[in-house]
Amino acid sequence: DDAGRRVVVDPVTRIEGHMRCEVNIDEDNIIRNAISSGTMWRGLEVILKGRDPRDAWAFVQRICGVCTGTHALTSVRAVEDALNIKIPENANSIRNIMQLSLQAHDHLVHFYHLHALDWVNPVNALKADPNATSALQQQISPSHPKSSPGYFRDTQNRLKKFVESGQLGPFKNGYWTNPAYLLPPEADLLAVTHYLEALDFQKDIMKIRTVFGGKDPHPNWLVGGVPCAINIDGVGAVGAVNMERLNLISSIIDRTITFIDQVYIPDLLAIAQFYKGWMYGGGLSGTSLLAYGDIPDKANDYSASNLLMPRGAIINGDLSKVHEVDLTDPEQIKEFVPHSWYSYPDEAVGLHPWDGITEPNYKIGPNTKGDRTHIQELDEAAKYSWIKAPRWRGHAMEVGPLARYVVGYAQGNKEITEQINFVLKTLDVPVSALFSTLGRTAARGLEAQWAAGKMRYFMDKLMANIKAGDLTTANVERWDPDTWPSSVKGVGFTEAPRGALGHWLKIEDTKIANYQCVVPTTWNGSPRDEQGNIGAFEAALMNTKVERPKEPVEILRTLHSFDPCLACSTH
Ligand code: NFC
Repeated sequence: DDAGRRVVVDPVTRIEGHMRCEVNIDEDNIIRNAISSGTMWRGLEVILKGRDPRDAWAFVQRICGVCTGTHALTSVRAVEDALNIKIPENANSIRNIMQLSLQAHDHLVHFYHLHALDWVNPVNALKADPNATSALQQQISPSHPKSSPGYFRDTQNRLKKFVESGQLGPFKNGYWTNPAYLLPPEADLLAVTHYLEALDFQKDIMKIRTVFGGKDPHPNWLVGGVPCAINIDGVGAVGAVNMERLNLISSIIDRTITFIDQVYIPDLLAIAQFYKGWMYGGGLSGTSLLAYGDIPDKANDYSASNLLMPRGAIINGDLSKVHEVDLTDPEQIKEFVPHSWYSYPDEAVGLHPWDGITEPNYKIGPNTKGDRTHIQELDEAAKYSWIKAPRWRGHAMEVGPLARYVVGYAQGNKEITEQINFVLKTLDVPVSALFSTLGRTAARGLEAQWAAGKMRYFMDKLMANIKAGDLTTANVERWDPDTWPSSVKGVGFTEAPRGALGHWLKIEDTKIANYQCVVPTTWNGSPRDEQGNIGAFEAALMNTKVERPKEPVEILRTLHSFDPCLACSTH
C-alpha cells in the first residue's frame, strides 16, 4: 500500500515479555513507519488496591524477574516518602550494593546473552583458527588469564558438537548467512567463548543479593531499611549476615570489577570497531532524554546533588541545558492512553501518576487485519498496545543507560565524561556517534563498569560503619499503622537497569488507595500519544535500512539495544 510493505516481528525474542513490532518499508527496504506493541497485561496496579502498603514491594517485585529487586526498592522508597520514614546508613549502603549489583549483572547478561548474537555469528566461529583468537585475546585484554589457543579450541569443539548434532540450542534461529554480520571468525569465537564465561559468572554475581536479601530473583526488602541483620563476633541476631558472608560479597565485587574490565569492555570495543559504520538507531536519543537519578550517597537524601547517578532531562537535543526533573510536579510526567488498551474519562487529557487510572479496554482498530486472536497487522491509528504513553512536559523521552550517560556528560560529571571520551577516542568516532544503537550498547557497558566500582565504594562504607560499631539495618518506629496519617501520598524512584522507574501511591486509612508504576520500558516502548508523537523504540527504527526483510536483524539490533522488558512496561 502507500505506506509500503509491512514487516511484522512477533514475538520479538531474547527480551523479557511479549513484544510485537511492525514496520513499513519502502521500495529500498528503508523503514518509514514503525509500531511497537506490548501484547500482554497483568494488572498489578489493580491488584494492589486495598492492600497494606508495607506489602506492596512483594507484589510489585513480581512485575519482573529480570530487573528483580528494583521495583521492590522503588516501592519501599515510595512508602517511606509517604510516611516520612528515615532509613539507617547501613540500609542505604546495602540497598545501593544490591541495586548496583543488579545494574552490573543485568548489563552483562544483556551484552552477552540478549544482544551479542545481533552482532556475533556463532556458526562463523567454527571457521576460526584458535591461534588467531588467542592472539586477539592477548591483544585486546592481555591480563585476562584464559587466553591460550587450547582454551579456544575446546570451546570451538563444544560448539562443533552442538552443530553436528543439529541442536544449536541457544544459538538456534539466527540469520547466520545474513551479510549484516561483519566479524572475522576469530572475533566470533572470542565472543562466543565469553558468552559462556559470562553465563558462568552470573551465578556468582547474584549471590550478592542472595546474601543480603535471602534469595534471588526476588530478594526480601523492608519498609524502613533492609530485612537482614548484621552479626559481628557473635554480637547481633543469630543467622544474620556475618563476616564470612561479607567477605564473600567483597570478593564477588572484586571479581565483578575484573570481569568487566578484562572481558566485557575489551569485547565491546573490539566488536564495535567492526560495526562503527552502522550508525542507525539514534531515534529520540539525539533529542529527548530523561533520567531520575539514583544511588543516594547519604541515606534519606534524594536530591540530585546527593545522587551518584545523574538526574535531568534534555529536550530538543540541546545538551547545553539539562532541565530539572520533579516527579511531584503534575505538569511534568503524565501518562496518555489514546493508543493504549485502557480507558480514561477523557482520553485527550493525560494524568499525573498520583491521579492515574488503570482500566483495561482491549479494542482493536477498524483497519486491523485479522481477528481479535489472530492479528496479522495492527491499526496504529487506533489503540494498539498494553503500554501506556508517558510524556515529560509533553515530550516522548528515551530513558536508560544512554540517557543517564548523556545527561551526566551534559552536566560535566567527571567519571562519566572520562569514560565516554575514552570510548570515543579508542573507536575514533565523534560525540554524535553516541546517538545510535551502538551508542546505547556502549553506554550500558560503561555503566556496568561504573556500577562495579561504586559497589566497592559502598562496601567499604558499610564495613567502616560496622567497624565503628553501628550494626543497625532497620527503623521500625512507624511500623504500627495507628501512627500513620489518614490520608497521605508518596513517590519513590530508582534508575533501573533499563532506565528511570517511578512508583506513586496514595494511602487512605492505612490501605493503598491508588498505586501507579511508570516503568523504563513504558517510556521506551510507548505507543503514540494524543498528538501522534511516536515513542523511543518506534523513533529508533525509523529510516533504518533492512537488507533482507525476511531476516530483520537490523530491527532486532536496535530494539535489543534498549534491552526491552515488556513484562515491566505493561505490568
Ligand atoms: Ni523487567 Fe524493568 C523495571 C524495565 O523497572 N523496564 O530495568 C528494568 O525490567 O527489566
